Amino acid sequence: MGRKKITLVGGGQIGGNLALLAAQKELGNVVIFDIPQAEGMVKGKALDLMQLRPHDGHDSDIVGTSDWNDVKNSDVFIITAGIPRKPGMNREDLLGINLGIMKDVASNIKDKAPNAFVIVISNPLDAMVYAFHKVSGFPKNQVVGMAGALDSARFRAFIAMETGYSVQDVTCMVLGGHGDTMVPISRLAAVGGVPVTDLITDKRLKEIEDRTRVAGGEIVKLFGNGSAFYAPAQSAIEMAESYLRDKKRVIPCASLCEGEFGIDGYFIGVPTVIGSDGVEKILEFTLNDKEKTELDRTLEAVKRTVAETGL
Ligand code: A3D
Repeated sequence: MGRKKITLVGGGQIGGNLALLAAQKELGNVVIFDIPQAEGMVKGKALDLMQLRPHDGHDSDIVGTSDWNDVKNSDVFIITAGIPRKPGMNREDLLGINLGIMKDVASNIKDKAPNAFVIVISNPLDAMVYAFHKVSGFPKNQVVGMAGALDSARFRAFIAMETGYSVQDVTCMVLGGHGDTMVPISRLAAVGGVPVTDLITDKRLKEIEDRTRVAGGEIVKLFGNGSAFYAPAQSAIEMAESYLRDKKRVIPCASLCEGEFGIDGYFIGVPTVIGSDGVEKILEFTLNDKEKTELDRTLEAVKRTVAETGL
């Protein structure tokens, strides 16, 4: 059996870090795909990463390209293609442009690698993963959005920062859409199995939840130009690794719900088992009334962005 092939569609900030992590974890050979205007940039990144290999001692091949023929038979795609919001551009303008890009990417992936597992990162995430699924016609187990993995990692990081205990021992999940209506499930968050509700006051926990909801924006504001890329890349790589190594990790992902949590026909953040069949299962659990209300609210927000796609 040869090496697996991982294609990164979009070789910008997240794409470059995805390439680094995929190679260092030896997930397989890596293709960094971007538009012709960015071909030099992705070829350069690929060459730079090839020259890092002697230090790491791994043998993955990394190439940059703008030719869709080079992505043929990829096992995994991670899509970050899109443009960021520019001054004067409203959300609808951004959605319109990124939707056009996603439609193009989806039809090319369908043509070149119809059996691949696809992880969407491009924003607005809830609409983009929905659009990819609609346009490609891929089965629901082959398509997933990365958001909850990152939002939960942020929540975990903040809990570790607050308590001073190892982030390794912090478990928690953030469900719902990837926006400020996301739902951190504090009731089930724990440090080494000890409920955080016994470790952190209600008031502080509420502040940590609020910070989690706007954590992406906090970084955007600091950068002044561009959005987070290290943690988003690592979050998607964990999902890809669980698929390629059949780890069956349980990760909050934007998965297509068909009745789970009372949601039907939408991709939304829910605890998802990822293994060699892709999205293998959504793990349902009983929500309390407050969580139910919050999930209803985030679903309405997801429905609104999806409606804007007209798909
Ligand atoms: P950036 O560095 O701008 O990279 C995007 C890349 O996409 C650029 O290199 C573009 O040239 C490329 N691109 C544009 N059109 C196409 C196309 N048709 N085919 C292939 N490539 C194309 O952005 P980034 O890497 O910082 O972020 C990428 C996306 O991820 C953005 O939409 C962000 O908003 C989004 N993002 C999502 C999260 C989530 O948690 C969901 C977190 C952070 C960023």
